[in-house]
Amino acid sequence: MAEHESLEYGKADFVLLDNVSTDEFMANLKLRFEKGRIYSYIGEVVVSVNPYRAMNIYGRDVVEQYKGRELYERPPHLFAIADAAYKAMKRRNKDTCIVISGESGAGKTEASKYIMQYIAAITNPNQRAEVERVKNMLLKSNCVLEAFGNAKTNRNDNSSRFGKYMDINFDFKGDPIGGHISNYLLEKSRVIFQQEGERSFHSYYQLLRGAPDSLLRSLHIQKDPTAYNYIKVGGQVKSSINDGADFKAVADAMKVIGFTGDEIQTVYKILAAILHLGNLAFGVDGDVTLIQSTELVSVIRELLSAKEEHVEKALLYRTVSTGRDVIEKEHTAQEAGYGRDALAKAMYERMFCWIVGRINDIIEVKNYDARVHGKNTVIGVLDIYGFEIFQNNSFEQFCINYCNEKLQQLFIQLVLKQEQEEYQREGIPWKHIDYFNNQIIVDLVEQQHKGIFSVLDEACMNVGKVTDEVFLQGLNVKLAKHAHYTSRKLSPTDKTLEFDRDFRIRHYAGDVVYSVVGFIDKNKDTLFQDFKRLLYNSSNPVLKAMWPEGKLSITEVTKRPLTAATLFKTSMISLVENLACKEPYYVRCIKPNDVKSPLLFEQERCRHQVGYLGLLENVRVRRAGFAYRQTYPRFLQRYKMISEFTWPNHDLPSDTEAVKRLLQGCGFDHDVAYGKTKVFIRTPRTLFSLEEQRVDMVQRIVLFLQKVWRGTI
Ligand code: AOV
Ligand code: MG
Repeated sequence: MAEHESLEYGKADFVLLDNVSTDEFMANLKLRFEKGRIYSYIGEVVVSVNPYRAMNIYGRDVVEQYKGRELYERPPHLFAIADAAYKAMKRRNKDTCIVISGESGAGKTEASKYIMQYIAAITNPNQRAEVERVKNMLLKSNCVLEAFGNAKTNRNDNSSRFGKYMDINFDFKGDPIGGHISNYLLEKSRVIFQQEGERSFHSYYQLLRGAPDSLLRSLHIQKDPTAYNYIKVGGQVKSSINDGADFKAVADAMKVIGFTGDEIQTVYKILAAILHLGNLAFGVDGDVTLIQSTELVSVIRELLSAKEEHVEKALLYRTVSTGRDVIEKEHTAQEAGYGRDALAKAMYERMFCWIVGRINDIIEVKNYDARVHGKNTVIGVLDIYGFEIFQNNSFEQFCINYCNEKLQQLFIQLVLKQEQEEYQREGIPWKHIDYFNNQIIVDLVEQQHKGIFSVLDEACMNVGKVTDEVFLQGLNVKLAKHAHYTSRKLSPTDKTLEFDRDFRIRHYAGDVVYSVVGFIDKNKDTLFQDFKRLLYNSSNPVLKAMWPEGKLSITEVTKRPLTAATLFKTSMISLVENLACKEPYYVRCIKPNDVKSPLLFEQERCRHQVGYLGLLENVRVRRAGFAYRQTYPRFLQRYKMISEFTWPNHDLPSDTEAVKRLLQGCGFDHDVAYGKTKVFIRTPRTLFSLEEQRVDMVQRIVLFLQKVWRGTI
């Protein structure tokens, strides 16, 4: 139980509720939110409610209060969970991870930043310069990645449009020595199109509003975002974001991280080239496709350091290999427009991945010899795009929501399922606690042959007509009877399915209607080889380096590239495997309302989230369960010195008996259960007390041995 908090703020740990019911849970959550207590616990899980206002709870003084303390010694806080993950890593030499989940706008990204700040603040007490450098890089990388990977959506003004998992590596002293960022599927369709009320990535508005005039002139860019087709919608959106100031902050951060002047300039040139590309129109003259705004081609050529005729050719023709011959096929105006948009999206995405790669080059662990210094350990922090439902949901929302299903499944596996299975295996009396297992939805998406991704890949490989409708037909055939899938064809009277192209998934977090329009294109993610060659042949070495595959001529490109769905699915499966082999800590974020108000706790909205996050089930398992468990021999090895029955060796028939005797002797028998192979301790306080006694005893033994050694005994 978290101490030092008066009950007027409600129960700090939901495990302490008098009755575990949704009503009591909600009443406690609401009371705490209204009293400004945005964090609570369910055992070691942090429940966080977005306060939508600046809170004075992240300063140095607060850091000091949490540093090195046990979880239940202080009021609930992100810092406590960060400290717990850090301590576990340091004490037990274990890799840990902090998984932050919750829907879009619930506060995941903010939480991940506070966690990183905390870790930075408590490490490196000796102020080693190299460690300071690494810490600074890790913190600065956030601002750069947010500029290029976040955007204003209708749910969140600073919405993560990519998934981010950051490993922080620590040396044997527990100081950060490097890190690695993995990024997942950037929502690149945003480069060319935004829904009403939304913006493109922050980077564009920062450039337009913050860059000095001379820079804008050299990029042939004007300040008004509405002058550019690709960001026009977002250019009209009012937002609280200070793009001008952010431009400078990002440029400074890039410099500090170690991006060269040429690299930063290239990034600006790519942004500008994309904006110009968006204004490029195609027309027809007889059978011939023409570029209508030829002056823009010169500008794009200049920005990409390419040859003018190469730019024009790549936009109007594609090279095709017929097996024996290589021919140049002219685009129709529509194909040319498609190619232009694909180029814009690909350039942005490639630049983003390149930025992540450059940051990784700089922060990766260097000069660390595990044979000399011992194993380096890791804390991973996962901040991914949250579950989202928009007016119009497409392939990107589908991937994002699938990703959230995967994380929910991991939570179920680790917190609800394995836990209960272990009690049963160990023969501990246990009444099963029911929960909704979303594995059925994960399978619906990712299962071989029958899953939605497989049906999509199959549709993309069709010879002959490859259309979104063919894909939808495939879904309707394969999933006609699935409880979590339906479509307009299968449920013609259902009013939420407005159009023939709609299908609906019953996700763990709610129903989402997706439109199939664009699924095939986005999944195939075709970029003509001519564009890759164009960029590879740029005389700008930074740009060239982003496009190594442009080296191949058309006859050398034989392999069909993996589809976006396959790549995403593979990356999600490996992400989950990576998290599952670490000791997990959870932050479950809740969004209190849809209007970003610090005052409003929308009861139904919150109740829904508490429901799908499985928080009540979490409380039930936790309440009936045990905070700590260990096999008998290992438990004995650690604590045998605190009991006369077990120190230095016991003469009892088994380790199990010895552990029983030890715990009875300490008066903790009421708080433990004895399984077949493990002892289970219910409350952390008991464990804490055992630890204290152990430390005390070890000190006494050391003193005793010193005296023996000196001959004073
Ligand atoms: P998200 O990461 O969960 O959404 P954010 O972390 O970006 O959500 O939070 C959204 C907004 O809520 C922030 O920009 C802040 O204005 C506010 N906010 C969140 N947490 C806090 C806090 N602890 N203190 C003060 N304000 C906060 V998404 O990335 O869209 O899934 O994809
Ligand atoms: Mg976010």
